[in-house]
Parts: sequence; structure tokens; C-alpha cells
Amino acid sequence: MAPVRLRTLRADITTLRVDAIVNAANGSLLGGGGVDGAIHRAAGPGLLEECRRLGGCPTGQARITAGHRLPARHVIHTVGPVWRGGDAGEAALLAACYRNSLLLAEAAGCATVAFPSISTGVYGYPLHLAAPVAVASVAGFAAATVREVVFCCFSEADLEGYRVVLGE
Ligand code: AR6
Repeated sequence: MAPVRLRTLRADITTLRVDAIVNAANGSLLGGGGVDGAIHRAAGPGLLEECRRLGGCPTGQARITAGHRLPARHVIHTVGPVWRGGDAGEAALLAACYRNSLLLAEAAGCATVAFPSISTGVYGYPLHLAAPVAVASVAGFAAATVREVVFCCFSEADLEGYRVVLGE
């Protein structure tokens, strides 16, 4: 089992040609703002149609769809925790998002997966607390098919936050 390569990138995740991009969705899986809105806009109406058939997703879990008009082959939709101050199980739920997304990526035979910074936008999870959870969860994952995980950051500040955690 080869170790997974972890790297950071500042980009719009909808432009990445990877096997799977992860969406920071809400429990309805029917779209929203932030990265979710950007992914649905770029993927086109077929994605929403496929999401409707999934019937939602609980916090910490994940669901997989096709990428539709995206360059990515798949979209893995996961529902991050809303930040409530840190004592409501947020870290465990956030770690579960990364782990459950990677399990679906493996089941689909993916080699390359890109994550946005789940929960750190609308859901209010502080980046400096979320990035270590994200990196530890991915680094601790025993991968068989996944070879590279990209932490796709939208802002320079987020990129810097991830770089610090990865020791780059
Ligand atoms: N590419 C990469 N990252 C992005 C992009 C993009 N195109 N757009 C935004 N981000 P958020 P959450 C970053 O709010 O906190 C939605 O309405 C953004 O800068 O998208 O998990 C859902 O439907 C931030 O760093 O997700 C839910 O209701 C990160 O993506 C709710 O928001 C996550 O921010 C989920 O909130």
C-alpha cells in the first residue's frame, strides 16, 4: 500500500481534472451557496437531478454522483458540521466527512481526489482548527486506490493555513 501524497493548491475546485472532487453540501443535497453552488452551476442540471434521487445525507456522511459537465469524473457530496463552538462533536464529524468521502472514492476506484475546506465557509468552522482535522483524517486513511489528495483552497489565507499544517 503506497502512501497517499497530500498537497495544497489554490484554485476553483470546479476546474480540476481529477477522478473526484468533494462537495461541501448540506443535508438536502439539493444545492446551496459557496462551493456547493459553484459545483452545481458548473456541472449543470443533470447533477441536481441525480442528487434528488439520493434523498439527502446526514452530517458526517457522504454520497457519490457522476461529474456531469465537470472535468472531474465524480462528485462526492459530504455534509460538514455547523460550528457550534467546538463542544458539539464537530471535530469527529469533520474527520468523518474526509474519511467517508475517501471510502467512496476508493469504492469508485479513484486515484486523485480534491477536497475543498469543508465547513469553513457558511458553516463557520475556524480554518486553523479545521485544517489539522482535515489533514490528520486524510493522512491516517489506509488507501488502496487513492494516490493523491489535493486540499483545494479558494483564498490565499486558507492556502497558507493548510501549508502550515502540512509543513510546506
Ligand atoms: N472552489 C474551491 N473552494 C471554494 C469554492 C470553489 N469554487 N467556492 C467556495 N469555496 P462553503 P461550508 C470555499 O461555505 O462551510 C452551502 O450553501 C470557501 O471559501 O462552500 O461547508 C452548502 O449548501 C470555503 O473555504 O461550505 C451548505 O449549506 C470552503 O469552500 C453550506 O454552504 C467551504 O465553504 C456548507 O457550508
